[in-house]
Amino acid sequence: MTLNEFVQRWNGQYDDFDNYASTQCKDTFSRYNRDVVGNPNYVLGDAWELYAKAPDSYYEKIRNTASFIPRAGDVCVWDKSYGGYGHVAICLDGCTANSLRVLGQNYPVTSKQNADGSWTKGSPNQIVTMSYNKVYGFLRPKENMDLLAELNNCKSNLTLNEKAVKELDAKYTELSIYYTDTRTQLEKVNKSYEELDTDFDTYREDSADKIDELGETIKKNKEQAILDLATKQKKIDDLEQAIKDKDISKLSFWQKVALLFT
Ligand SMILES: [Ca+2]
Repeated sequence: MTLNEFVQRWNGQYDDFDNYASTQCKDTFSRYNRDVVGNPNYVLGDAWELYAKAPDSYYEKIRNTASFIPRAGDVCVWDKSYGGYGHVAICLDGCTANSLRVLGQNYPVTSKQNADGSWTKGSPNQIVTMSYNKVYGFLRPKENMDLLAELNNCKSNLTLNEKAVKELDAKYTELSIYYTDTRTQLEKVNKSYEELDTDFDTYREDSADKIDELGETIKKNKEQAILDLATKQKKIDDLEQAIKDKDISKLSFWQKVALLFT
């Protein structure tokens, strides 16, 4: 998480990072220490002790001087004399030689523990202007912040990739179901086709038989017709012969007609 993301996330919000003694200024540091600076280890101690106890592997330590102006991301640590516990806040852009602009919790209103042990909260995390009064020094996060930002970037890319894989998985499942359905339908169609093919074969065989029968009938009819024709031709021939044999010129009309039907 970058400093800006941290400010966006926590400005105006209460945070009891360590689940101890309600929402203190140190909760802001503890979360910043882990999420922005990238130190996985919780730093023990009251706010004023952080200057000494913050690990050198993560922080460069700079004592406060009259001329020093912190930069955004530096952690400002107040001395023990500041309320007995000190104070801690995260510097933002806008610090000058005379005033600090910080994101911090429990300032200006301080939390209080009630008689029954419960807590009345002070101010939430908020951007405030404070003076250098009783400021002991500053913790400047070392350059692993860039690496941490890169790591966070990789993590979010990984999340995006995981999301894409899940989406692809879902799509694959959907397509698998579609494939199975389609295949079932295709099998049904194939089965219907096979049945039709069988029906068609049967029909074709039946038709072939019928065509054969028809051909046979036609052949017989044709032969019969030829026979009939021959019979008729013979009658005509006979008639012509009979006409030749008789002197037809001497026959009366009705005799000629009668001759035709002999
Ligand atoms: Ca706390």
